[in-house]
Amino acid sequence: MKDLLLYNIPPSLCSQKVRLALVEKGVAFKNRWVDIGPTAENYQPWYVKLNPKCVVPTLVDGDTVITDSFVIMRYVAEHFEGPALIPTDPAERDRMEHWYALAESLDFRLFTFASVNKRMTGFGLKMKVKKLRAYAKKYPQLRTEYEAKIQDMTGLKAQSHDPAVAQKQRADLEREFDALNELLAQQPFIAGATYSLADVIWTVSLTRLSFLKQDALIEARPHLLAYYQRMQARPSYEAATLYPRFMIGPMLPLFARVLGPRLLVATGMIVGLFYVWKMVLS
Ligand SMILES: N[C@@H](CCC(=O)N[C@@H](CS)C(=O)NCC(=O)O)C(=O)O
Repeated sequence: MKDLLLYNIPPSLCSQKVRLALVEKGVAFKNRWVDIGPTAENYQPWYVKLNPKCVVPTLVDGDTVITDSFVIMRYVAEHFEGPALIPTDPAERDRMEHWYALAESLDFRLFTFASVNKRMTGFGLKMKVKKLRAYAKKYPQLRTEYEAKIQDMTGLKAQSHDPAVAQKQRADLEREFDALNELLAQQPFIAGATYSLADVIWTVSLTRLSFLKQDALIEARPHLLAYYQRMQARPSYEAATLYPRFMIGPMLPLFARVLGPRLLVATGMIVGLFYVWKMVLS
């Protein structure tokens, strides 16, 4: 059987969830890093044909292409041999589904954007919309996809700059964390006695809070904190390259591929200009 191919990028929240699910399931896969930053590979036509929403992650299993992290995690749990990430005990399964759906309803993108510099995110989103408009013109066969993405980005920009939205996000999260803290006082995992997809999602969500320097939200809840520490101690945490802080190492191959050629041209131009300048002066 051919290895699965996961189009993703190291720090992305949704990518981390899928990587962790694959590692916990014990399924071999290859990463294909996709730049969602300066070169926006996720907007290039080849990628939009794979993932019409223009986002990472995308999982390719032979001829099957699966998009959306929540769908992919379920696919991983249901299609491969390995530990059952969906509990068989009905009560545990219900609990897993409850916390799975809750994570799906919390828009962590907004939480992320609300926690970082507004000017920077505003500029980044503006550049993305500009690029999408140019692509929509250049590739009319994908105009519907690009226009939907422009709408998504424009909505995100408006919402991420709205203090009322940020306040509600935080209040929702605090409420869920209180409930999780109570639950984890009684059992080792979110579903109960066994590790499940709910633990995959919430481990990554807690990791994102560390990344955003919001650990206080976790530290204020002792059972949640102890749970987070247990999840971090699992071998899968490192194997899936989770991102509690920015790490340059995993990004280097991507930087080298997408920025390397540009750096080479820029260096060539600087050296060339230096010699022209020297000739003019001599
Ligand atoms: N619902 C999707 C959301 C995916 C998503 O928003 N991915 C982000 C990274 S976590 C992305 O690709 N952002 C780039 C962009 O929107 O331009 C999923 O769960 O897979």
